[in-house]
Amino acid sequence: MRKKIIQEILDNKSKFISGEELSKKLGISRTAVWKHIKSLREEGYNIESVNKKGYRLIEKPDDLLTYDNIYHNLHTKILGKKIIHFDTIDSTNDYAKKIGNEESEGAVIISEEQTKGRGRLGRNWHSNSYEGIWMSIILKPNIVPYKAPFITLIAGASIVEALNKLGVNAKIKWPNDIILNEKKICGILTELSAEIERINHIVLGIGINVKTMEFSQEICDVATSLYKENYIVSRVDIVRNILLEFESLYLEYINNNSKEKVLDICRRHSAIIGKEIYTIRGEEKELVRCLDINEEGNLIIKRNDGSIKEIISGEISIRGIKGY
Ligand code: BTX
Repeated sequence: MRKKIIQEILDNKSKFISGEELSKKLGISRTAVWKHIKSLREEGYNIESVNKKGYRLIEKPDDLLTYDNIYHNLHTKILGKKIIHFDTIDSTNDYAKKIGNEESEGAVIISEEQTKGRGRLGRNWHSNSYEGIWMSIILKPNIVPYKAPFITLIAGASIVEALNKLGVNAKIKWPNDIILNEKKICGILTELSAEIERINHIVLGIGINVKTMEFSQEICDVATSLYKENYIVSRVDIVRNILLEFESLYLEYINNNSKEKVLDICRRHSAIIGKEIYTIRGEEKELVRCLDINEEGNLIIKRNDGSIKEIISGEISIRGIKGY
């Protein structure tokens, strides 16, 4: 309903539209119109109201994650040509999975809030209203399914690259977390729908904490946000930069099987290479040294007995000694 009201007000350009006209057009009471206007103002829409004239829009908030805000002057070939924007949804990944087969590649599902945001292995992802970027990208790469996990690394590389270009010194905790000042600001959840030799679609879910100042007790020791770390960056700029960076790295991988740039970014901005980390498998926890990421995108570690081991993403959990 709020979208319809915005549309009516936008259609009216700089002219006033009365509460009565809005209530007739939209089939709701004048009190309901007033309540919607009130919450639109809370979202940042500057709506003027004048007695006996009605309402008119003075200024749109430019930080809402809508198609209009994001796509304007975005020079991508496939990503973000379609952006489906919600005020609230259970999970953008769940929605993307439902429509994944019908939608074309590059469609982006984005919501201002998630009520059932998901992390990996059934974990929760806190996704407060207007405080972050909760989005999923539908991909349909013509590659064999075993090559899909590398797409998580492409996403990580494009997120740190985008953030660093915006002045944020973010780092990658291989394979799917982005870290800022030793706490987590972003998680990536890649989900695959495939047959043995063919990918139907991939849903790439990205959650970034932007404006959150208070985290629940459960995660306050491990989570942070850009605002909390004093980086005041527009959500729209972050999304646009990620789509741009991701598309170029993704197309190089899909079309030319080229991984160099991604690996270079993952190494340069790694939060763990050269450091001690814990590897965790069930109850087993082992302190190892993280040496490198190899050409396949797998992690190379050195154990206490001096032996060198390669870890494939998803095979084992890793944790930095500082807790993230
Ligand atoms: P993960 O399993 O690596 O991380 C989940 C863990 O991170 C949780 O168990 C909790 O400890 C911690 N956590 C939960 N919420 C937050 C938060 N907001 N900030 C920092 N730490 C947190 C990471 O999974 C993958 C997350 C993907 C989220 C996106 S949002 C858009 C899309 N839709 C959806 O449902 N999920 C993805």
